[in-house]
Amino acid sequence: MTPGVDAPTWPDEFAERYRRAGHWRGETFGGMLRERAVAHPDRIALVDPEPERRTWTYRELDEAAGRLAAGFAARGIGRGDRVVVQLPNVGEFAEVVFALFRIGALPVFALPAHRETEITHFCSFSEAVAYVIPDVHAGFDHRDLATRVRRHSPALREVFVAGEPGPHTALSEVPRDPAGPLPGPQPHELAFLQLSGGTTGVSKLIPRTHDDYLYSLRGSNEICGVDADTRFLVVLPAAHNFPMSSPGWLGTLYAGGTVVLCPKPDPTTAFALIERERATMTGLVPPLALLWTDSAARGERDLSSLELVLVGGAKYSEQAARRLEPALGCKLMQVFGMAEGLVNYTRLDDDPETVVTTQGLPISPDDEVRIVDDSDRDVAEGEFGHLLTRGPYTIRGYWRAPEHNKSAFTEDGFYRTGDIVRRTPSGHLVVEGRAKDQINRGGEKVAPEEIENIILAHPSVHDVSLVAVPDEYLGERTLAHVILRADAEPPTAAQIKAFVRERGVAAYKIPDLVRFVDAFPHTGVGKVSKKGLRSVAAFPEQP
Ligand code: J2J
Repeated sequence: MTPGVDAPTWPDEFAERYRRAGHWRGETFGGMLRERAVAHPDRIALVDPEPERRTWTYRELDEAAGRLAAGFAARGIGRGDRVVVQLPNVGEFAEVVFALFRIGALPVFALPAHRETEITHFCSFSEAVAYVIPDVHAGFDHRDLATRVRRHSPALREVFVAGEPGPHTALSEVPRDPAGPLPGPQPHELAFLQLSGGTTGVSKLIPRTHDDYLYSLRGSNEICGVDADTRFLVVLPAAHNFPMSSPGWLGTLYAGGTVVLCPKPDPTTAFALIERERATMTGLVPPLALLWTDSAARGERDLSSLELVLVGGAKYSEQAARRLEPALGCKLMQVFGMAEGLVNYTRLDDDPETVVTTQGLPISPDDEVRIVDDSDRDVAEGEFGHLLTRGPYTIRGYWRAPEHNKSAFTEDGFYRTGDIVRRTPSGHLVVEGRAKDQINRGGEKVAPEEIENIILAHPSVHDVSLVAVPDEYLGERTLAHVILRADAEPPTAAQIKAFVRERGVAAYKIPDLVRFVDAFPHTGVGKVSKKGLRSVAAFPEQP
């Protein structure tokens, strides 16, 4: 454990190897933006189209981040401090994140959908000193949420609001006069904490360094052909690892291109923006890719600027993948990645069959991939097994989670992804399934344990198990099997869902279906059999 990092990092011999190979180049995010601003100050870095179109040149973004960094520093935010950032796809997101990068404070990337339970956990677990929010987003008042979160988060000193501040501090009020150059972080230090999809009761925090993340951006840019002419449309929430780095908005800024923020992912909003802003590239989860494919057939908008659409985050069916290129008139690339590190892409010069039937190859020649059986022995080539990986941008441990790290990583530092894959003769990976206890709801990850713990607190519930059931559009939906207490007033399915909602969790985690059962199917060893529950899942929901 390196002091100040609070997580296991790469052993020296690996770090040296990655430096020698030129993967880690000693850059930082703050330095990168400054260099771009010097090299091409007047090029447009960022477009926030709504409610009225705002743009930032590279010089303007660099200056805004620098001034805000000085303002944050004047309010006591320092190197290594954690700051929970929960902003939708708005220009302030980039200003805030680069300001924190410049100080060496660590953004903790919450999603706009997160609510009281998740945010309170992020703030208290990370001992965040500040929390950055919009005022109202998608009809939800984040200022009230922040007031509630503050009560449970003693370390939280500041809430900054992009917009009308209410009882908190407006971002625009943070003093902007530079207080002299800031010391800034070192390239091997942490840049931010990303969230894990999670398999346990609470999300783990993923410590990413400047060196490792910038390498994943550079590698992604090369594979996807991102350059100064790229106009990347950020459709998914900007805080998620996929639209951030694969190649995403950070990759686009690294290459000197233009980032266009899309406020909503629906085809009506997004297609109008593609037409108006001449977007060339974007990244989508499979359900959105389906929706876009169907809507494009109507031909109402000019999508001819689009060159490449990346699809990933969950399994993209071959049938759906075949329809994308003809419908959108651009190239498809599949991406299989994870916030912990490893990202695989199909390649621009792969044959069309490979693009629709595989999830691609790792970014780096130094990504080590093992496919193993339940006893960690390599399976025969072409067989499927558990994917283990280590490499120049894959973490060696979660942040402040020594116990969990013992099972999530092998002794020699491979991350246990929990994914079941096989490798084709060309080396491409195909995702066959999942061994981890996680539900992938169209790319949004749900940890059953987290939701089970909430439902267990219901006074009428004796026991509960949350499983995935197939869904045509999302790939998977959630189904809660509930055993009621014999003596209790039986609730309805709707009441169980309302109970979860009232506890304050992201809406995508509320069970889609609730079924009341007398007992769970058990495996031979007496554990609840999730497979057994799935196989009985075809029965209709009870009222
Ligand atoms: C099947 N499962 C997939 C795919 C991810 C790029 C793209 C996605 C993510 C992401 C990301 C999949 N087919 N194409 O961070 O940079 C499932 C796997 C994986 C988990 C990681 C990126 N692409 N998955 O989805 O951290 O189970 O990252 O382990 O949210 O999503 O989830 P997450």
